[in-house]
Amino acid sequence: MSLIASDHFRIVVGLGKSGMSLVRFLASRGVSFAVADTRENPPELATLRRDYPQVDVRCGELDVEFLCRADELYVSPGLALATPALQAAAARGVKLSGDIELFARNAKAPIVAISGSNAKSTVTTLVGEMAAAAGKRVAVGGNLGTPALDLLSDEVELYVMELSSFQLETTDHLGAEVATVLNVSEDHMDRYSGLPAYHLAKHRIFRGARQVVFNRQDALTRPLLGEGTPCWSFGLGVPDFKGFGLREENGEKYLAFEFQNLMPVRELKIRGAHNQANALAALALGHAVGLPFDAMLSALRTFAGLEHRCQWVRDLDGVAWYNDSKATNVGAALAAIEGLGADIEGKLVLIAGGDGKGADFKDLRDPVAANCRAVVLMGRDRELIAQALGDAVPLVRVGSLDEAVQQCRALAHPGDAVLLSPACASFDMFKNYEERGQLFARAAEDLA
Ligand code: N21
Repeated sequence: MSLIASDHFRIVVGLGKSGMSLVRFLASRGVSFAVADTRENPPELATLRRDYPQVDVRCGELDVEFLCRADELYVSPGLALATPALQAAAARGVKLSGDIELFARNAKAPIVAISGSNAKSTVTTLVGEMAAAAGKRVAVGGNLGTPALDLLSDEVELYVMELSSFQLETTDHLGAEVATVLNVSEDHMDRYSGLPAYHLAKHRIFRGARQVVFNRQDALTRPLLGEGTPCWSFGLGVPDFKGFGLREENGEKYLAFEFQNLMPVRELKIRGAHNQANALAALALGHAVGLPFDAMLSALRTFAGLEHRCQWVRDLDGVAWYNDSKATNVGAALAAIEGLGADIEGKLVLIAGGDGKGADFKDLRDPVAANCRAVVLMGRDRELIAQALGDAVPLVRVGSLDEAVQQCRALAHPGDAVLLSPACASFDMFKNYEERGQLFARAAEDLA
């Protein structure tokens, strides 16, 4: 007999990739649960019905009475916690949680936790490669790749987790061995009231952390901590005690730790100052969990960068084409424009635009003026970008990515580079940034 109907009953809210991982986890532990999604036809519905036909699924508008049958809701990162039905349930005592909270409660190996507005996938992948090079049984995932709960295993010796601000909002206590916020710049202003709310969500990553890593060049990455939590830092300046940075010796730049040179910067395959910062962040995180420098450096020498992250696509008539579709905010596009702009003989022809998520594009103006020959604008918020850029450079409006590629071919001179770095999400025109990047690469490759 069940005295309290809501006792030990959970609801997975949002049936995407992480929702499906929650279903597998709860089912395998014999927890009783149901599923809800605000969409009529969520992406994983067919999989759920096939593999778990007995599970109660409610699609469409959330029903507060239904939600209140649960003692805990696991809310998808795709659904705002401010959603009225979720807030109504919370007001009636239902706990709002998420897959990362459940992961943290069940993980038995140390966690390296990585957030930030940009570069988190690159740094997460790097730390994973470093740990593998050191011979560790390492599991890498979270916001990138495999959902957190699917990584759980007694065999794992180290978890390396990329975490988004949305995932952190539903995480009370992560308890990472080492945690970092790599950088903070404006993003997701359609989901947050402003930069302070976004910053607050990101800093939840430090809850229960035994060590932290911060960016010396970005004060917003510094946690508020009492005495006693070991702090490591990274940044492009000369490092001091417990710091990773750059040092110069006989005209050669080195990645360095405290007063010791580790490796010449030129041995990195990934280019640009921001990638040197990424390498230093990965070294700091790896060092914090005891990875040896020789293994970490060999991983750094091998790593050639991620797909859709300033990825070279082809050369045509002296023009190099780059896919940076992963640049879904202004900060990411700035890193690519300034990084690649400094690396080429000619100028950039930039493709930008999409779903701006309420961003202010004014920070693009000066770097675009300094580095770009022209900007090709597409997508829902192209006029907002046009307004922010003013008359800094010629602007060309297009209605499709194919048209953008054709225009870029006509605009670029030998020595130039064409760069897709939209500074926007892709959801107005594409399934996601991966699809946008693939279609761009295909269109560029198809140019005769
Ligand atoms: O790919 C792009 O172009 C943009 C990526 C961004 O702007 O940074 N990513 O907003 C991505 C994936 C983001 C946030 C969450 C997820 C997880 C889900 C997405 C939507 C899961 C569920 C939903 C929607 S759930 C529900 N009702 C872009 C819904 C749900 O509508 S991101 O940070 O019940 O995947």
